[in-house]
Parts: sequence; structure tokens; C-alpha cells
Amino acid sequence: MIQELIFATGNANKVSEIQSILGDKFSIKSLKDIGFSQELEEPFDTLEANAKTKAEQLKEITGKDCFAEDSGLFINGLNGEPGVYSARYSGADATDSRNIELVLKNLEDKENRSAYFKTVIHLLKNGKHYQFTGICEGKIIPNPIGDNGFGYDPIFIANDIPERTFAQLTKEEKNTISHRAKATKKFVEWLKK
Ligand code: ITT
Repeated sequence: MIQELIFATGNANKVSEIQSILGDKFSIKSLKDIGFSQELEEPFDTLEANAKTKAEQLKEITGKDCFAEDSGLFINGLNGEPGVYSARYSGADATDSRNIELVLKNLEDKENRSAYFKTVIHLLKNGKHYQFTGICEGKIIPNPIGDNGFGYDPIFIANDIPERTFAQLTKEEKNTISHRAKATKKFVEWLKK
């Protein structure tokens, strides 16, 4: 039987990446699929706390078990920025390209360009809370390259595939090494138990 999971996200790219790892035994319903158009609040300064609150807010509204994820890019030469604020780094009208521009500008005079992506998945099931974490280490390049993926993918090169940016990888390739893939694989292992 196909297990249905509600994913507290408005980000279609996250849904697509996670669905392809979960496979056809699981069916993910996004906020859009369940007709929910409000944005969930993310008021905290850690991925863990924001993932938890997004899952709790949706549980409160739907009464159903669900999961959420919060992720971000942590750049060592910028003291961990944009981090938990990755989605809105360049302000209220942030876009992926404005965020990238700001990161590159802030890194101009920095020698250390190492960075990592981190994902925290928070599952609320039968009143219990579970978290699964994934990290992908790499570096930020000076100019964006590639059209695939989303967010900061065009400026991030993972240590595991050092020849290409995340935006030059296929979804399948990104899903072998990414932060989200690592967290999702732990999540799937848990679900299969
Ligand atoms: P939610 O509805 O799930 O909150 P969101 O896009 O607002 O969707 P987050 O708050 O978790 O998601 O912000 C994560 C930001 O971090 C995202 O908008 C990207 O800018 C960046 N990011 C996360 N994972 C990424 C990835 O795999 N590749 C590139 N950028 C990523």
C-alpha cells in the first residue's frame, strides 16, 4: 500500500527531490496539493527549531501527521551566513539570483570559500517528534554556472563531485550526494522500519 505523507513546504524543488528518493511506495502531498496557500512561519534561528515549528503549524491546521524540512547554506568565510536565513538573504523581495549576487559580493575579499549545505527534516507522527539531518560539504565559486536545481546550486561545488556545480548535476546525481538526500535517506530508513 502507498503511504501518503504531507510535506509542510511551499518549495516545489524540495518536493521533487524528496519524492524521487522516497520512490513509489510513498506519495508526498505538498501544501499546494492540499489546497493550503499561507506561508508557514520560520521565526527561529536554527534549522532544527524552524523545521519543528513548520511541522507543528501544519499539524495544528490539518490534524494530520506531517513532516517539514528546513535547510540552508553555511559559508565559513561569512561566519555561517546566509545559514538559516538562506531563502531571504537579500531581503524581503529576495530571488535566487539576488541571493547569489549578495553572497558573491560578500565573499569578494575572502580567502576561505568553503561552505556546506545542511538539511533538517522534522517528522511529527502519532504525537512523537523525530529529526533527520544531512550535511554536504563543498565550496563557493566566483561565478554562477549551470541551470539545474534551485537556490544557490549554480555557485556551489560539492567535495564529492568536484568537477561541476550542483546546478550542472542531474537530479539523480545531486540525489546521490546532497544534504537533502542524506537526511531523506535516514528518513526513509526510519519509515521502512
Ligand atoms: P519551505 O516552504 O520548505 O520553507 P523555502 O524555500 O522557504 O521552502 P527554507 O526556508 O528551508 O525553504 O530555505 C532554504 C533556502 O536555502 C532555499 O530557498 C535556498 O535558497 C537554499 N537551499 C536549500 N537547499 C538548497 C539546495 O539543495 N540547493 C540550493 N539552495 C538550497
